[in-house]
Amino acid sequence: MTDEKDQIGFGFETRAIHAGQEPDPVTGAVIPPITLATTFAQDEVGKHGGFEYSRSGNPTRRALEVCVASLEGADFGSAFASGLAAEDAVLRGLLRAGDHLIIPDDAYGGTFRLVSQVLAESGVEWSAVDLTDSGALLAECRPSTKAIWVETPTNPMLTIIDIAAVAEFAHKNNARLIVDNTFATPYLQTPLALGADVVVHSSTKYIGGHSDVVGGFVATNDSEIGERIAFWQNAVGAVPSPFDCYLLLRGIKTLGVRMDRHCVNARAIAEMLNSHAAVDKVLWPGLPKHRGHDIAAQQMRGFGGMVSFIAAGGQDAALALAARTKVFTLAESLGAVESLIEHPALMTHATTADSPLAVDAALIRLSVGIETTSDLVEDLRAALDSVL
Ligand code: P1T
Repeated sequence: MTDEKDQIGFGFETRAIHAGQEPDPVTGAVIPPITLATTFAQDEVGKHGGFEYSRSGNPTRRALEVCVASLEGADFGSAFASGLAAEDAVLRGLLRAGDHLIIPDDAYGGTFRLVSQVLAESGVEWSAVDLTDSGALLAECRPSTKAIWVETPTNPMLTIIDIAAVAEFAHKNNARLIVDNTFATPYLQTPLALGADVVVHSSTKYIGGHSDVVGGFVATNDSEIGERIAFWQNAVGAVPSPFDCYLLLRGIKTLGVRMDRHCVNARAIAEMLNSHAAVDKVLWPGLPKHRGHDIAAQQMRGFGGMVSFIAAGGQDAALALAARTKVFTLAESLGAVESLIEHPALMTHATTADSPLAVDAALIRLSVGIETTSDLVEDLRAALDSVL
């Protein structure tokens, strides 16, 4: 579905600004109009300009789909109303009763809820595996295993999974590899180029980048999967509004510069945390001592803006400092220009309690924004000092 010129020959930032977004042929408007029409006039029955009804296809959404697909190096892209709607399309669209799915033992809590409470109801079996452990992966793989779900870096532990290695394993075992690329974004990591079959996004996060739109995306180079996802998008109908598509297109234009700045600020925060007595362990793949540092350095073009850490004083210290920052806002979600702090065990990952995906109660997750670096470092340092 992407035009050839949207894929080939241009760099990331050029595609982020232009792919799918030619000046309007009638007015010359350089930004695609927000096309609110739900229906499109036909000259004769079946003879139209490419759009019939907005659930099936909308020009603003099409511009977004071409743009994000181009950034992921994908031939097919479908936009959804949320990241979970995109995940639902991939999982329920591709898996049948009796199929087996391998998920990571560290992933977004909502993904776990979708798999364990929705997908399981339609008869799909699943197991949670430490995907950094190839022996564990081999032990869990069955003849019925049809897909492996990867997040890397993971939410919230920032674990790094070797995409190329898991892709090779999946394909040897006739399974598909799906990668949730929300934390890295296509600016820092392109899973399809590393062998993944499908890429999924919560575009609510870095792609939108401004905490003002909920969205999801699926990208693939496999025409069979691409058609199935487009069918699911139309048949189930969890589509984003034209205004949401516009907000996402607007956000994407600065994705590259935002990510560069997120990475710089995250490094400063990780280094401060690393030497603070109120911190037991820092989880950021850019630190050379991080378990996945070498793989991250190979498969990513930067280490990202998410930093997690274990508070030395346990849950009480974690909750106290989460309430005491002034520049970091205590809130769920991530990936926007403003810095956020949260307590995964009681917030974003509460749904994983008592499951293989349960998280440490002393864990704090930071979405490091693009504010002035020293303001962020000093804000967090003051909160940490206060719990010593
Ligand atoms: O919220 P939604 O747009 O539906 O996206 C779900 C989702 C999917 N994948 C990952 C890796 C995610 O982090 C999320 C949403 N996560 C949060 C809201 C959060 O605070 O972690």
